[in-house]
Amino acid sequence: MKAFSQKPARLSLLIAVSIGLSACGGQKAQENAATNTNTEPTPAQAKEFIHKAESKLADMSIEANRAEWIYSNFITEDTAALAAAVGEKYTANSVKFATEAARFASVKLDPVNERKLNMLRTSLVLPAPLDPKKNAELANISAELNGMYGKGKYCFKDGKCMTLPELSAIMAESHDPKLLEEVWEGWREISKPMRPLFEREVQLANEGSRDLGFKDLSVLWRSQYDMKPDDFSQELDRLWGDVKPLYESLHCYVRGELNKEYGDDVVSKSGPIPAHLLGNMWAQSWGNIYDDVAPENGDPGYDVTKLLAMHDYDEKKMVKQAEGFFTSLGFDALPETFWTRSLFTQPKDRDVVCHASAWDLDNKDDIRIKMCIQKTGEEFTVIHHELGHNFYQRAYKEQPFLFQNSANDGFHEAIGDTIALSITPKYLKKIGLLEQVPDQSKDIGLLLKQALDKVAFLPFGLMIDQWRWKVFSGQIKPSEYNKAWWELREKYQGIRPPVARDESDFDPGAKYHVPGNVPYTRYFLAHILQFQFHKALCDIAGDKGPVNRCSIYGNKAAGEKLNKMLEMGASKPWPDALEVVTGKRDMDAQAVLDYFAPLKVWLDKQNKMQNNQCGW
Ligand code: X8Z
Ligand code: ZN
Repeated sequence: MKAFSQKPARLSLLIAVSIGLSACGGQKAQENAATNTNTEPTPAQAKEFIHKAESKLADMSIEANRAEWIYSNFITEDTAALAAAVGEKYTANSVKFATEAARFASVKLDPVNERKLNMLRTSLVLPAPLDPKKNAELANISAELNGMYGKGKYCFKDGKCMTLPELSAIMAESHDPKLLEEVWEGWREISKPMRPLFEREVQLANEGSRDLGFKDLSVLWRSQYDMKPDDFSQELDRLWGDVKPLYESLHCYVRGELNKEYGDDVVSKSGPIPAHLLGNMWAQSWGNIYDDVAPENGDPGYDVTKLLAMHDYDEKKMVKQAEGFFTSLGFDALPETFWTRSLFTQPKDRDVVCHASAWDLDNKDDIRIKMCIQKTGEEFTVIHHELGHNFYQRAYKEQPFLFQNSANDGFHEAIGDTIALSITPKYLKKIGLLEQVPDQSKDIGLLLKQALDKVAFLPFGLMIDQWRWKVFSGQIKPSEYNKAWWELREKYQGIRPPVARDESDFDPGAKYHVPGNVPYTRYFLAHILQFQFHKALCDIAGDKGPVNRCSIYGNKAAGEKLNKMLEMGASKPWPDALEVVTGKRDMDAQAVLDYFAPLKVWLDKQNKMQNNQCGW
């Protein structure tokens, strides 16, 4: 990771706290410009400022990354204090740089420097106010929120306490609505005490945003997409509008099947689905309930979790296999240090942030993942997701520091997922996990499984920041945080809480990215982009379709094209990067619709045959 900007890599405290602009080194440039308030700054002065800021940032980011890595791997009061201290220093300087960058806004520069200057100004994720006391307060709050999430546990009545990976396993496997309800509610105990901290965090970061000339933090967050913030919001509405009918068909079918399984008392035939029955702590992806909703004749008859167990895959072997996909495309193998420095399994003797992440400690080769891997098909996909970050990071390492990032944050989140779309039966057979590729009559089952993960995710990926942006802009007041959260959950996802909620709860805080201050719209974008990338790479690989059966495994031409885009980093506006792989300059949901087209027909037929009443 890099503490700078919205890097996907770890996003915890430092990224959150700051934008990671550098410390002291930029000072000279700042003094120059600051003492020069009466005359227009010159292009030469602007370039000098950018150059110094960039090299200081690069230096400082390494210390910041290390402090952050240690904190996330050993959560204690001491590591929190050290990480907060580094974050505080970093933020103070970041904010100074961002302020300074704004002073050069009217200087005519070449496109490269203009882009860098804009990044210096807009890439903060949690800008602190200029007041050092408030900066320190924000750094401490951010560290504390992260730690609260990482240390979160729920203790059952018999005294047994469980961490999130264990609780998630129950959510994935149990069919006992009472147990599911207890676990669902239990996990949400951890976030109640976050509420006042979050509220203060928002206040401070809004003040920091205003100091930098942005109306509020929502505007700042939406300023990072090479277009006007409000145009970006409209883009999201457009994309969501395109996929919504597909989501509604899926929702309708799933609700019907759950109604059959649990009965009217638990799941009504109309109205929102209770959130504890969808196989996931946040009801964000539903692949774990595949068996409950699988088609009678279209089931492919295999399950990756079982295949991994049958073939004795341990955590490291799962990572090795994922690496093998990338090397088959022509990417170099991961460095030795990746294997010695990464965290693959949950330590028994200490608190760590288990939420999966990919890191780039030295902005060169010291790439790592940190993940409490569970030996499941779901986690096998997450490993590909994380390695996508690492391979991206390594591909752009020759870019200047400020461009060592993805084209937009959705790209970073989409790369590993794109590769994982190629984990088809054909691929599983190739690597010896599956004996026989099911015939095409089983595609509906495969598509349904994929839709439960990918299509179900879309409204969730969108709603988190719809909530946060309104919180940042003041449209949602602290006194209605939870109410507004559930209104949006219902509006977008058509789900409801299984038990009554009120403002003593703070359910948003039970999702990592809220206490972690990680923007979430990136995942919505990624769930559109990955289908565009997959289709384009399959075309390059000469696959004749259908696209859900395509695997680009071993295809060097596809790998080369992908690498071309990754190498660009953030050096160009994202449409340029998109064009390299897809030939198109727009994010476009058509690839999602095409991928799932046969399933959509099937879902609509099922819904009609079963007289399912759709909508909520
Ligand atoms: O947070 C992640 C990754 C790390 S960037 C594991 N994801 C989102 C989530 O878990 O909520 C991947 C998909 C959505
Ligand atoms: Zn990610």
